[in-house]
Amino acid sequence: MSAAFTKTPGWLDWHPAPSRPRFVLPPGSVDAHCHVFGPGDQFPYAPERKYTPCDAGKAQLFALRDHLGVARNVIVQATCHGADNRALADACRAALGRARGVATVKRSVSDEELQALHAAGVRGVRFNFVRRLVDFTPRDELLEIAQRIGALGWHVVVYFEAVDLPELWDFFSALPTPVVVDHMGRPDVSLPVDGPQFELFVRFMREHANVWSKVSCPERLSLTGPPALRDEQAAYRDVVPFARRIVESFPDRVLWGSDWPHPNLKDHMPDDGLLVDFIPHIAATAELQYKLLVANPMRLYWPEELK
Ligand code: 0GY
Repeated sequence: MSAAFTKTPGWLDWHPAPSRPRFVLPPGSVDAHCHVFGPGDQFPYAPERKYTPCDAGKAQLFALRDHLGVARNVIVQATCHGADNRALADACRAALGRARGVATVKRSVSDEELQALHAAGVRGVRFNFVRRLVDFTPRDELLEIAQRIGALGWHVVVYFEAVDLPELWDFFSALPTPVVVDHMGRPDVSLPVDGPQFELFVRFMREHANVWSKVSCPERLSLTGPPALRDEQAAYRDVVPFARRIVESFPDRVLWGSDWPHPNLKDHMPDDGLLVDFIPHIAATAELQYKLLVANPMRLYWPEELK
């Protein structure tokens, strides 16, 4: 923790010694949702932030990548850095082609700044609608940003709670780029997987061929939680039917991410090795695993390597 910043009370630090996964990731696997935090003395946290994290810099991220057997990362701008993308861009550059970024920008961003972010490895922007994380951004401003970044071949990542999908539906439908939804739109997994709330999300994906979903964050969505002892059969079981349904219904539009360093967790900190072991429960065949972990993220973030 940087001396200049005090971590939000109750906030748990990332796991100090994650286990080695039992599931061997296919070669070239991408962790398509993770963050870097600071370090705050080098990359200060934003004044408008809703939480102050513990530092979690690029060196720790790359060490985790290698420990888990991940080949590449997609680093997503966390709200604690606001629209200051310096930590993100620095980490992407330092990864020497093995990381892409998803930034947060304001309407005032210049074309030169967008070009510099592109050169660093940024390929998307994130629009956040989770009320505890951000203040309201007018939709016309977001649409304008989406139109500008679409011209660069970027996409939009959206983060929202399931109860807000009806109200956001028309805005999301108007986005001119691919749209990637964080954490399956945060369903309430105590509700039935074929109940109205999750059906709406499935319908949203079915009716919009440009919409992708990250089947990430079981630790955030789960009510049953992790087992007391490390047991990949029992971990986050209540999330499995939801993620599995999305993977099997839309195998070419799903991504997986660790969400390291797991912002805002106060009840338990996941073992990242266990999160990797969760993957075969939601993508049961080698073909589904390859699409989820390699083919899909490569298409979205490194398309030039597929030519
Ligand atoms: C996540 C989830 C959360 C936080 C952020 O940018 C962020 O602060 O994304 C959350 O608190 O649910 O995807 O990391």
